[in-house]
Amino acid sequence: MSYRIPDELIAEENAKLGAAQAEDYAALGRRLERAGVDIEAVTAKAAAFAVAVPTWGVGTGGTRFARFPGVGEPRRILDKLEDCATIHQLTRATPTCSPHFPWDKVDDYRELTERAAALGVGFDAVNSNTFQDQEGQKLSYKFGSLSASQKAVRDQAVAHNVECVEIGEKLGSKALTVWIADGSNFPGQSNLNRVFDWYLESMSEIYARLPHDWRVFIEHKLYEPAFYSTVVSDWGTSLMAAQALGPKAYCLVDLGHHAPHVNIEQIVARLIRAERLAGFHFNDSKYGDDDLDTGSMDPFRLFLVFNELVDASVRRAPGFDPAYMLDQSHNVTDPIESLMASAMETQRAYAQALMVDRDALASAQADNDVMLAHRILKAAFVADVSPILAEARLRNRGAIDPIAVYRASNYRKVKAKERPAIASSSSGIV
Ligand code: LRH
Ligand code: MN
Repeated sequence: MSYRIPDELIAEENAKLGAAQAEDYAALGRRLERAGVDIEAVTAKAAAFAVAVPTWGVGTGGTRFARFPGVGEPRRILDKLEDCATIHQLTRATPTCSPHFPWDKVDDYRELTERAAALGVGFDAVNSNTFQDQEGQKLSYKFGSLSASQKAVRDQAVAHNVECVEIGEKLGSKALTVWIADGSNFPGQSNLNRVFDWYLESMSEIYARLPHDWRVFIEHKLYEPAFYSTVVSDWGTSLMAAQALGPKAYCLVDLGHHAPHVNIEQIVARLIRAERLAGFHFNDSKYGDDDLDTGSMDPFRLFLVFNELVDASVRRAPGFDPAYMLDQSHNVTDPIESLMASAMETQRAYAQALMVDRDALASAQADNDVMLAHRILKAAFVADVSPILAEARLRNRGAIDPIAVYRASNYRKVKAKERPAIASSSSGIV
């Protein structure tokens, strides 16, 4: 039986922090009451918040230059599920994980589903992969996949996506995320119109194979690995495709997939208005698609995104049902610690956005009282909601301080013994 962190250890560690937590929570409750905010209402919502963990994120990530694997690395999906379950056991904010195929392929998906259920985690959107050539693959994706000039290559890519849907059905998923690396490195290399036509043709074949209650998430990205043109490069292209395909097609926003300084919260507002917001791949970045820990570089931007999301839920925006997922690469930290911290930072931005006084904001905006409007929004961002997040975890039988409990458990050291190191790629994201 492989090691799981004993619930007794969580209780023990929580007992050490319990009195301080109760005091901080009560003090914050009094402060929020003065501002007309019911702390219990915010805590209840924070306790129901959920964000999915990427299975490809629990192993050490890398870049094209190198990958420096740590000890106790998860070898296959069963190990990854254990680590995903540990993240949820301590944070109580990550009840599902998002698998990636063929990286997570197994022979027996019933066993996988049963193991996941036993570990207390479920499956969110499945991710296809036509941005790499697999062992024994007949045709290469070097010059594209769903938008490739060769019909046989497009057919191969369509077949892979259909297979991902079939696997997802066995796992209980309800969505397929399609990100393609298709693009060009030289002007003239590809016809910018025809490649989009071929992409739409391929996506419509995948769309036709979606079960009635499924959605397909189109993930745009400005560049990389293509460095001149990318077929699905921005939200406009993604929205054009979603509207061309049909009501089950939505636009997924990966926070790292935009040009520097782009106003992502406004893109979110537009996609909500178009009733086509699929959801998110949360991460953070300073330059490009850095896939850094969510909230580690620009927590204010993350707050502004959640401000649009809470505003949409408060006004009951039609068709608003976003899926929240993390998508990060952990090159220098323990992936479990980074994913726990990121899940908590995403939950923090949500709790802060819940505290925005939206009536006061609306009237300040109506009066063009710029400074007051900005101060009202900023007041929610600077509020320290840590006691609310800790209380939500405590009430969900999680850890007041997940990283402290994780370290006290020696989980990684124990896994280093259970999981003999395997030869792995010396570079690349996984
Ligand atoms: C592309 C991306 C996509 C995943 C991959 C691992 O940059 O964000 O969502 O398939 O990372
Ligand atoms: Mn992504």
